[in-house]
Amino acid sequence: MPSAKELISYEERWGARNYKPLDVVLTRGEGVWVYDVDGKKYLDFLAAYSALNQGHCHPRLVGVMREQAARLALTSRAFRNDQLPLLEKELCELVGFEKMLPMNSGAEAVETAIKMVRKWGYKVKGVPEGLAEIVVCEGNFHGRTTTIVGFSSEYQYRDGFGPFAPGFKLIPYGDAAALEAAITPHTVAFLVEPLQGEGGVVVPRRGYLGAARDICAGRNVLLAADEIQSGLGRTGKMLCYEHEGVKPDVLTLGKALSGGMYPVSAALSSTEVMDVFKPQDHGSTFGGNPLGCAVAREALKVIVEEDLCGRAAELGAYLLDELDKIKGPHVELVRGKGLWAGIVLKEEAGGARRFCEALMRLGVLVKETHENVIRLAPPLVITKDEIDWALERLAVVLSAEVPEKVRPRA
Ligand code: IF1
Repeated sequence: MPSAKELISYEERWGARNYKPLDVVLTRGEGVWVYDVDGKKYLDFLAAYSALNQGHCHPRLVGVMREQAARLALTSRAFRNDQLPLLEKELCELVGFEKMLPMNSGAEAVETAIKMVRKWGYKVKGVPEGLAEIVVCEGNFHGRTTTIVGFSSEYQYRDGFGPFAPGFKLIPYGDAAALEAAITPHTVAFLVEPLQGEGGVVVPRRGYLGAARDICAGRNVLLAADEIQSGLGRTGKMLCYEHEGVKPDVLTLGKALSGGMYPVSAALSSTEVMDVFKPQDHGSTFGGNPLGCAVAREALKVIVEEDLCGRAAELGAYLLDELDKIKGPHVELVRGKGLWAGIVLKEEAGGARRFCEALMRLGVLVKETHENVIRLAPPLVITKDEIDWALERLAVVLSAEVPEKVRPRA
């Protein structure tokens, strides 16, 4: 077996350079714990950006994966399979939507939502052909396709990838008045993350989503919530928008929909909106495959039966409280909801990366977002003791004058 060093050099030599991962080479995971190729153990406090809400290699998901993989993995949508109908029914009933359309990656679910709201705009609302507008927010993250990065406000996500699709209008996040002002007779939807993850775990002001809901309803505009990262328990509710007591017209899910076992995503809506899709309008070779559907069905049952929403609410409140107590010389502020926190560092802290690297040496895996935010999002199956284990190490690193000097005790 090649060493960690050799594996990293292969990646440098043969792999595209579109990431700058921490230099930890993982080979095994179980629950909240992962192990590198040298057998060192780490607490995963990122959970694959919330795809691993159910933890690594959940035994129920491994079981279903094995069983379904040996039985039937793929049919394409040319034929029916016996898992997709059950996922459609179970997911729609769980989150209270009439219809769902299965895809694989989150970006594909968002693309599906974009096609859906545009077609609704033309066929139902009566927007003149080619003029549909979608309002989106500054600091958004909805995926990496050319259409989606075309409306990113992050220069790097767009740089070199144009020309881009027209029809998107950027407004400040958390500003309901800006939404009201941006809507025209051609506006078909407002696409928004109820909590911005990539934006730096940005929690909008209370009442923002409710105001957006009312504005959209009043102007015949669809409210589309991207809960690919915020959904399925992360914030302490099944869907983050439940905190605000609103329901969107369109919902996108991904990541934890399969517990990180297999790429499964979905776009959901009312029958009226979903019915704009006719046969051959849209699809995917792998979307709705029986393997993914079987895993997703089980992943949803795990969220419900292990009360991952309740755990996230309770343990998340504890985590945020304790983080506030640590603070230390480098921390500007801590924000978040449920088991999802952003530790915003001061300008002079020298960037979040050095703190993430120090935490890695102590056995806690986290990742920076933007320059100065440490993002925490452990699997929701984490225990209070495991959170305390991480907090001890966070306290050491955040109190250190120079994080580079932090070394594990022998
Ligand atoms: C990467 C970020 C997080 C998402 C929302 C759609 C997607 C995502 C709200 C697309 C994906 C991922 C992508 C992943 C890292 C991660 C991320 F830093 F890039 F922005 F979590 F914050 N909507 N987010 O958060 O889903 O197509 O990737 O399945 O490395 O790009 P996808």
